Amino acid sequence: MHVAAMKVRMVIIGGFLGSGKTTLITKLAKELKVSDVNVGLVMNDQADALVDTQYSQALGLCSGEVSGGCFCCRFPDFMKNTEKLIDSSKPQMIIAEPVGSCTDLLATVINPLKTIYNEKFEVSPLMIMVDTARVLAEGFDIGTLSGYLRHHQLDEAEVVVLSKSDLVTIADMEKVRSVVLGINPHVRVIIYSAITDEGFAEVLAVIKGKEVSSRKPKDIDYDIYAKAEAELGWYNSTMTMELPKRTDAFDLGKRLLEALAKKYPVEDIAHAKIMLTSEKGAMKMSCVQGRVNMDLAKGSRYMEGKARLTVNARIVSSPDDLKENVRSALRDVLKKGELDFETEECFAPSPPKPYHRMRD
Ligand SMILES: Nc1nc2c(ncn2[C@@H]2O[C@H](COP(=O)(O)OP(=O)(O)OP(=O)(O)O)[C@@H](O)[C@H]2O)c(=O)[nH]1
Ligand SMILES: [Mg+2]
Repeated sequence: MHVAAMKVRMVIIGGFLGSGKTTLITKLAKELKVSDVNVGLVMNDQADALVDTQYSQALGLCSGEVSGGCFCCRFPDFMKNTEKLIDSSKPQMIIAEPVGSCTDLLATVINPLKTIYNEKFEVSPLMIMVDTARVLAEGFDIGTLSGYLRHHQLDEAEVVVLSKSDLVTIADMEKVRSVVLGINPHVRVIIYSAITDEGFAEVLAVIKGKEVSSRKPKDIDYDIYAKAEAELGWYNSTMTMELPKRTDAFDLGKRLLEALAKKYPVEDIAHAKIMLTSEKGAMKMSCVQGRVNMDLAKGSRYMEGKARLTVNARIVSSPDDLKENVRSALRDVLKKGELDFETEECFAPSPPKPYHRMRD
Protein backbone atom coordinates (compact mmCIF):
# COMPACT_ATOMS: atom_id res chain seq x y z
CA MET A 1 0.00 0.00 0.00
CA HIS A 2 1.31 3.44 -0.88
CA VAL A 3 1.36 5.82 2.04
CA ALA A 4 1.49 9.49 1.09
CA ALA A 5 4.63 11.15 2.45
CA MET A 6 3.97 13.51 5.33
CA LYS A 7 4.75 17.13 4.63
CA VAL A 8 7.75 18.55 6.44
CA ARG A 9 6.88 21.58 8.57
CA MET A 10 9.14 24.44 7.47
CA VAL A 11 9.75 27.06 10.11
CA ILE A 12 11.48 30.29 9.08
CA ILE A 13 12.85 32.40 11.93
CA GLY A 14 14.25 35.71 10.70
CA GLY A 15 15.12 39.01 12.29
CA PHE A 16 18.01 41.43 12.43
CA LEU A 17 21.62 40.42 13.04
CA GLY A 18 22.29 39.45 16.63
CA SER A 19 18.62 39.45 17.64
CA GLY A 20 18.86 35.91 19.03
CA LYS A 21 17.77 33.63 16.16
CA THR A 22 20.42 30.94 16.55
CA THR A 23 20.07 30.90 20.32
CA LEU A 24 16.31 30.36 20.01
CA ILE A 25 16.52 27.88 17.14
CA THR A 26 19.05 25.65 18.89
CA LYS A 27 16.98 25.78 22.08
CA LEU A 28 13.87 24.80 20.13
CA ALA A 29 15.69 21.98 18.37
CA LYS A 30 16.98 20.56 21.67
CA GLU A 31 13.54 20.75 23.22
CA LEU A 32 11.87 19.15 20.19
CA LYS A 33 14.48 16.39 20.15
CA VAL A 34 13.59 15.52 23.74
CA SER A 35 9.92 15.24 22.79
CA ASP A 36 10.87 12.98 19.86
CA VAL A 37 10.29 15.44 17.07
CA ASN A 38 13.02 14.98 14.53
CA VAL A 39 14.29 18.44 13.53
CA GLY A 40 16.78 19.60 10.93
CA LEU A 41 18.33 23.07 10.91
CA VAL A 42 19.48 25.15 7.98
CA MET A 43 21.77 28.09 8.66
CA ASN A 44 22.49 30.78 6.12
CA ASP A 45 25.13 33.40 5.44
CA GLN A 46 26.54 35.65 2.75
CA ALA A 47 29.94 33.99 3.15
CA ASP A 48 31.49 30.61 4.05
CA ALA A 49 32.78 29.40 7.45
CA LEU A 50 29.82 29.95 9.74
CA VAL A 51 30.01 30.17 13.49
CA ASP A 52 26.27 29.36 13.69
CA THR A 53 26.64 26.03 11.86
CA GLN A 54 29.64 25.01 13.95
CA TYR A 55 27.79 26.04 17.09
CA SER A 56 24.66 24.02 16.29
CA GLN A 57 26.76 21.00 15.33
CA ALA A 58 28.75 21.31 18.57
CA LEU A 59 25.39 21.04 20.34
CA GLY A 60 24.78 17.73 18.56
CA LEU A 61 22.08 19.11 16.27
CA CYS A 62 21.64 18.06 12.70
CA SER A 63 22.25 21.06 10.51
CA GLY A 64 23.10 22.15 7.00
CA GLU A 65 23.98 25.55 5.65
CA VAL A 66 23.45 27.72 2.63
CA SER A 67 26.44 30.00 2.26
CA GLY A 68 27.53 32.65 -0.21
CA GLY A 69 24.13 34.39 -0.26
CA CYS A 70 20.75 34.47 1.42
CA PHE A 71 17.97 31.89 0.99
CA CYS A 72 16.11 34.19 -1.40
CA CYS A 73 19.07 34.66 -3.74
CA ARG A 74 20.17 31.04 -3.38
CA PHE A 75 16.77 29.43 -3.34
CA PRO A 76 17.86 26.34 -5.34
CA ASP A 77 20.72 25.80 -2.85
CA PHE A 78 18.25 26.14 -0.02
CA MET A 79 16.09 23.43 -1.57
CA LYS A 80 19.12 21.20 -2.26
CA ASN A 81 20.14 21.52 1.39
CA THR A 82 16.71 20.71 2.73
CA GLU A 83 16.56 17.71 0.41
CA LYS A 84 19.89 16.50 1.76
CA LEU A 85 18.60 16.87 5.32
CA ILE A 86 15.37 15.09 4.45
CA ASP A 87 17.27 12.20 2.83
CA SER A 88 19.81 11.86 5.60
CA SER A 89 17.72 12.35 8.74
CA LYS A 90 14.04 12.34 7.74
CA PRO A 91 13.06 15.36 9.83
CA GLN A 92 9.41 16.13 10.56
CA MET A 93 10.40 19.75 10.83
CA ILE A 94 13.07 22.01 9.40
CA ILE A 95 13.93 25.28 11.10
CA ALA A 96 15.70 27.72 8.83
CA GLU A 97 17.56 30.85 9.87
CA PRO A 98 17.86 33.41 7.08
CA VAL A 99 20.66 35.99 7.04
CA GLY A 100 19.90 38.72 9.58
CA SER A 101 20.00 41.50 6.99
CA CYS A 102 17.51 39.67 4.76
CA THR A 103 13.88 40.69 4.33
CA ASP A 104 10.99 40.31 1.84
CA LEU A 105 10.93 36.65 2.90
CA LEU A 106 7.19 36.27 2.28
CA ALA A 107 7.64 36.99 -1.43
CA THR A 108 11.00 35.34 -1.99
CA VAL A 109 11.06 32.28 0.27
CA ILE A 110 7.65 31.55 1.76
CA ASN A 111 5.49 32.05 -1.34
CA PRO A 112 7.78 29.90 -3.52
CA LEU A 113 7.67 27.19 -0.83
CA LYS A 114 3.87 27.42 -0.69
CA THR A 115 3.35 27.32 -4.43
CA ILE A 116 6.17 25.33 -6.02
CA TYR A 117 6.85 23.01 -3.09
CA ASN A 118 3.37 22.73 -1.68
CA GLU A 119 3.46 18.91 -1.81
CA LYS A 120 6.58 18.79 0.27
CA PHE A 121 6.25 21.50 2.89
CA GLU A 122 3.79 23.02 5.26
CA VAL A 123 5.11 26.50 6.06
CA SER A 124 4.59 27.88 9.55
CA PRO A 125 3.84 31.60 10.10
CA LEU A 126 6.84 33.86 9.46
CA MET A 127 8.48 34.49 12.81
CA ILE A 128 10.70 37.56 13.19
CA MET A 129 12.92 38.23 16.18
CA VAL A 130 13.45 41.74 17.44
CA ASP A 131 16.19 42.59 19.95
CA THR A 132 14.19 44.64 22.44
CA ALA A 133 17.25 46.23 24.04
CA ARG A 134 18.55 47.31 20.66
CA VAL A 135 15.21 48.71 19.53
CA LEU A 136 15.01 50.80 22.69
CA ALA A 137 18.30 52.38 21.75
CA GLU A 138 17.91 52.52 17.97
CA GLY A 139 14.20 52.24 17.05
CA PHE A 140 12.75 51.45 13.63
CA ASP A 141 13.51 54.78 11.98
CA ILE A 142 12.90 54.17 8.27
CA GLY A 143 15.01 57.25 7.56
CA THR A 144 18.13 55.22 8.43
CA LEU A 145 19.28 52.29 6.34
CA SER A 146 19.34 49.64 9.07
CA GLY A 147 16.09 51.10 10.47
CA TYR A 148 14.47 50.61 7.05
CA LEU A 149 15.51 46.94 7.05
CA ARG A 150 14.35 46.28 10.60
CA HIS A 151 11.07 48.09 9.90
CA HIS A 152 10.36 45.95 6.84
CA GLN A 153 11.24 42.74 8.67
CA LEU A 154 8.76 43.70 11.36
CA ASP A 155 6.14 44.84 8.87
CA GLU A 156 6.00 41.45 7.13
CA ALA A 157 6.12 39.36 10.31
CA GLU A 158 3.25 37.06 11.25
CA VAL A 159 4.68 36.47 14.72
CA VAL A 160 7.14 38.83 16.40
CA VAL A 161 9.37 37.57 19.15
CA LEU A 162 10.54 40.46 21.32
CA SER A 163 13.76 38.90 22.53
CA LYS A 164 16.11 39.61 25.45
CA SER A 165 13.29 40.60 27.80
CA ASP A 166 15.75 39.96 30.64
CA LEU A 167 17.68 43.08 29.59
CA VAL A 168 14.81 45.59 29.72
CA THR A 169 12.25 46.78 32.27
CA ILE A 170 8.59 45.81 32.00
CA ALA A 171 7.72 49.44 31.22
CA ASP A 172 10.26 49.58 28.39
CA MET A 173 9.02 46.26 27.04
CA GLU A 174 5.48 47.68 26.89
CA LYS A 175 6.82 50.74 25.10
CA VAL A 176 8.44 48.55 22.45
CA ARG A 177 5.34 46.36 22.18
CA SER A 178 3.19 49.39 21.35
CA VAL A 179 5.70 50.63 18.75
CA VAL A 180 5.65 47.15 17.18
CA LEU A 181 1.85 47.05 17.11
CA GLY A 182 1.81 50.57 15.66
CA ILE A 183 3.82 49.27 12.68
CA ASN A 184 2.12 45.89 12.32
CA PRO A 185 -1.24 46.06 14.16
CA HIS A 186 -2.33 42.43 13.70
CA VAL A 187 0.94 40.69 14.47
CA ARG A 188 1.13 38.24 17.34
CA VAL A 189 3.73 39.42 19.85
CA ILE A 190 5.61 37.03 22.09
CA ILE A 191 7.83 38.43 24.80
CA TYR A 192 10.81 36.16 25.15
CA SER A 193 14.07 35.64 26.97
CA ALA A 194 16.60 32.89 26.39
CA ILE A 195 17.89 33.53 29.90
CA THR A 196 14.64 33.31 31.90
CA ASP A 197 12.74 31.18 29.34
CA GLU A 198 9.85 33.66 29.44
CA GLY A 199 7.70 33.05 26.36
CA PHE A 200 9.54 29.91 25.26
CA ALA A 201 6.46 27.68 25.60
CA GLU A 202 4.48 30.15 23.52
CA VAL A 203 7.08 30.11 20.73
CA LEU A 204 7.17 26.32 20.86
CA ALA A 205 3.38 26.16 20.56
CA VAL A 206 3.48 28.21 17.33
CA ILE A 207 6.25 26.06 15.91
CA LYS A 208 4.55 22.77 16.78
CA GLY A 209 1.05 23.99 15.96
CA LYS A 210 -0.90 23.62 12.77
CA GLU A 211 -1.12 27.28 11.85
CA VAL A 212 0.39 28.07 8.45
CA SER A 213 1.77 31.20 6.85
CA SER A 214 -0.95 33.20 5.13
CA ARG A 215 0.25 36.77 4.89
CA LYS A 216 0.66 38.70 1.64
CA PRO A 217 4.08 40.28 0.97
CA LYS A 218 4.60 43.95 1.83
CA ASP A 219 5.99 46.55 -0.54
CA ILE A 220 9.70 47.13 -0.45
CA ASP A 221 12.17 49.39 -2.20
CA TYR A 222 14.98 47.12 -3.38
CA ASP A 223 17.35 50.08 -3.87
CA ILE A 224 17.14 51.08 -0.22
CA TYR A 225 17.25 47.42 0.82
CA ALA A 226 20.45 46.95 -1.22
CA LYS A 227 22.02 50.08 0.27
CA ALA A 228 21.11 48.95 3.78
CA GLU A 229 22.79 45.59 3.25
CA ALA A 230 25.82 47.18 1.59
CA GLU A 231 26.33 49.49 4.56
CA LEU A 232 27.57 46.48 6.49
CA GLY A 233 31.03 45.08 6.20
CA TRP A 234 30.89 41.30 6.23
CA TYR A 235 33.95 39.47 7.54
CA ASN A 236 34.35 35.67 7.83
CA SER A 237 37.59 33.84 8.46
CA THR A 238 38.93 30.59 9.80
CA MET A 239 42.44 30.17 11.08
CA THR A 240 44.53 27.64 12.93
CA MET A 241 47.00 28.45 15.67
CA GLU A 242 49.21 26.93 18.34
CA LEU A 243 48.04 27.97 21.77
CA PRO A 244 50.56 28.11 24.61
CA LYS A 245 49.99 25.80 27.60
CA ARG A 246 46.94 26.58 29.72
CA THR A 247 45.62 29.38 27.53
CA ASP A 248 42.45 30.77 29.08
CA ALA A 249 40.08 30.54 26.10
CA PHE A 250 37.37 32.63 27.79
CA ASP A 251 39.77 35.45 28.40
CA LEU A 252 41.21 35.22 24.89
CA GLY A 253 37.76 35.37 23.27
CA LYS A 254 36.60 38.24 25.42
CA ARG A 255 39.72 40.29 24.78
CA LEU A 256 39.47 39.65 21.04
CA LEU A 257 35.85 40.78 20.77
CA GLU A 258 36.45 43.76 23.04
CA ALA A 259 39.49 44.82 21.03
CA LEU A 260 37.37 44.75 17.87
CA ALA A 261 34.34 46.44 19.48
CA LYS A 262 36.54 49.27 20.73
CA LYS A 263 37.14 50.34 17.15
CA TYR A 264 33.49 51.15 16.39
CA PRO A 265 30.55 52.99 17.93
CA VAL A 266 28.29 50.43 19.65
CA GLU A 267 25.37 51.00 17.28
CA ASP A 268 27.56 50.07 14.31
CA ILE A 269 28.32 46.60 15.65
CA ALA A 270 25.51 44.47 14.29
CA HIS A 271 27.09 41.21 15.44
CA ALA A 272 30.61 39.85 15.87
CA LYS A 273 31.05 36.23 16.92
CA ILE A 274 33.80 33.71 17.30
CA MET A 275 34.10 29.97 17.73
CA LEU A 276 37.29 28.48 19.12
CA THR A 277 37.81 24.72 19.10
CA SER A 278 40.68 22.53 20.20
CA GLU A 279 41.14 18.99 21.48
CA LYS A 280 40.34 20.27 24.95
CA GLY A 281 37.05 21.93 24.18
CA ALA A 282 34.93 24.37 22.23
CA MET A 283 33.77 27.88 22.92
CA LYS A 284 31.46 30.34 21.20
CA MET A 285 31.26 34.00 22.08
CA SER A 286 29.25 36.86 20.67
CA CYS A 287 29.28 40.63 20.74
CA VAL A 288 26.14 42.60 19.93
CA GLN A 289 26.15 46.39 20.41
CA GLY A 290 29.41 46.09 22.31
CA ARG A 291 28.05 43.55 24.84
CA VAL A 292 30.12 40.34 24.99
CA ASN A 293 28.40 37.05 25.83
CA MET A 294 29.66 33.52 26.32
CA ASP A 295 27.22 31.21 24.50
CA LEU A 296 28.92 27.85 24.58
CA ALA A 297 31.63 26.37 26.72
CA LYS A 298 32.37 22.70 26.21
CA GLY A 299 35.23 20.91 27.90
CA SER A 300 37.95 22.89 29.60
CA ARG A 301 38.24 26.67 29.46
CA TYR A 302 41.99 26.13 29.34
CA MET A 303 43.19 25.12 25.92
CA GLU A 304 46.58 24.36 24.46
CA GLY A 305 48.20 23.17 21.24
CA LYS A 306 46.47 23.20 17.89
CA ALA A 307 43.26 25.22 17.86
CA ARG A 308 40.96 26.57 15.22
CA LEU A 309 39.30 29.95 15.37
CA THR A 310 36.40 31.14 13.24
CA VAL A 311 35.52 34.83 13.22
CA ASN A 312 32.27 36.24 11.76
CA ALA A 313 31.77 40.00 12.05
CA ARG A 314 29.02 42.18 10.59
CA ILE A 315 29.75 45.81 11.33
CA VAL A 316 28.84 49.09 9.66
CA SER A 317 32.22 49.63 8.05
CA SER A 318 34.01 49.58 4.74
CA PRO A 319 35.25 46.04 4.08
CA ASP A 320 38.88 47.23 4.00
CA ASP A 321 38.64 48.91 7.40
CA LEU A 322 36.82 45.95 8.86
CA LYS A 323 39.44 43.49 7.67
CA GLU A 324 42.24 45.66 9.03
CA ASN A 325 40.43 46.12 12.34
CA VAL A 326 39.78 42.40 12.80
CA ARG A 327 43.40 41.66 11.98
CA SER A 328 44.62 44.30 14.36
CA ALA A 329 42.37 42.94 17.13
CA LEU A 330 43.77 39.48 16.43
CA ARG A 331 47.33 40.84 16.59
CA ASP A 332 46.55 42.60 19.88
CA VAL A 333 45.38 39.40 21.50
CA LEU A 334 47.41 36.63 19.91
CA LYS A 335 51.14 36.57 19.67
CA LYS A 336 52.79 37.08 16.30
CA GLY A 337 53.33 34.06 14.10
CA GLU A 338 50.60 32.02 15.70
CA LEU A 339 48.03 32.63 12.99
CA ASP A 340 47.54 30.61 9.89
CA PHE A 341 44.50 31.73 7.86
CA GLU A 342 42.63 28.94 6.11
CA THR A 343 39.96 31.22 4.69
CA GLU A 344 39.36 34.93 4.89
CA GLU A 345 36.62 36.88 3.16
CA CYS A 346 35.57 40.46 3.65
CA PHE A 347 33.06 42.34 1.51
CA ALA A 348 29.94 44.44 1.41
CA PRO A 349 26.94 42.29 0.41
CA SER A 350 25.94 42.81 -3.21
CA PRO A 351 22.37 43.91 -4.07
CA PRO A 352 19.82 41.15 -3.33
CA LYS A 353 18.57 39.44 -6.49
CA PRO A 354 15.95 36.93 -5.38
CA TYR A 355 15.65 33.76 -7.47
CA HIS A 356 11.87 33.86 -7.09
CA ARG A 357 9.74 36.83 -6.17
CA MET A 358 6.06 36.00 -5.87
CA ARG A 359 3.96 38.93 -4.80
CA ASP A 360 0.63 37.02 -4.57
N1 LIG B 1 20.46 38.63 27.47
C1 LIG B 1 20.05 37.90 26.44
N2 LIG B 1 20.92 37.61 25.45
C2 LIG B 1 20.47 36.86 24.41
C3 LIG B 1 19.13 36.39 24.34
N3 LIG B 1 19.00 35.70 23.19
C4 LIG B 1 20.20 35.74 22.58
N4 LIG B 1 21.09 36.44 23.31
C5 LIG B 1 22.49 36.71 23.00
O1 LIG B 1 22.58 37.53 21.85
C6 LIG B 1 23.73 37.19 21.09
C7 LIG B 1 23.33 36.94 19.65
O2 LIG B 1 22.49 35.79 19.60
P1 LIG B 1 22.36 34.88 18.31
O3 LIG B 1 21.35 33.85 18.63
O4 LIG B 1 23.68 34.43 17.84
O5 LIG B 1 21.76 35.95 17.28
P2 LIG B 1 21.40 35.73 15.73
O6 LIG B 1 20.13 36.45 15.50
O7 LIG B 1 21.42 34.30 15.37
O8 LIG B 1 22.60 36.52 15.03
P3 LIG B 1 23.06 36.43 13.47
O9 LIG B 1 23.10 35.01 13.07
O10 LIG B 1 24.40 37.07 13.44
O11 LIG B 1 22.08 37.22 12.70
C8 LIG B 1 24.32 35.96 21.76
O12 LIG B 1 25.40 36.34 22.55
C9 LIG B 1 23.20 35.43 22.63
O13 LIG B 1 23.63 34.78 23.78
C10 LIG B 1 18.25 36.71 25.41
O14 LIG B 1 17.06 36.36 25.43
N5 LIG B 1 18.77 37.47 26.43
MG1 LIG C 1 22.54 33.34 13.91
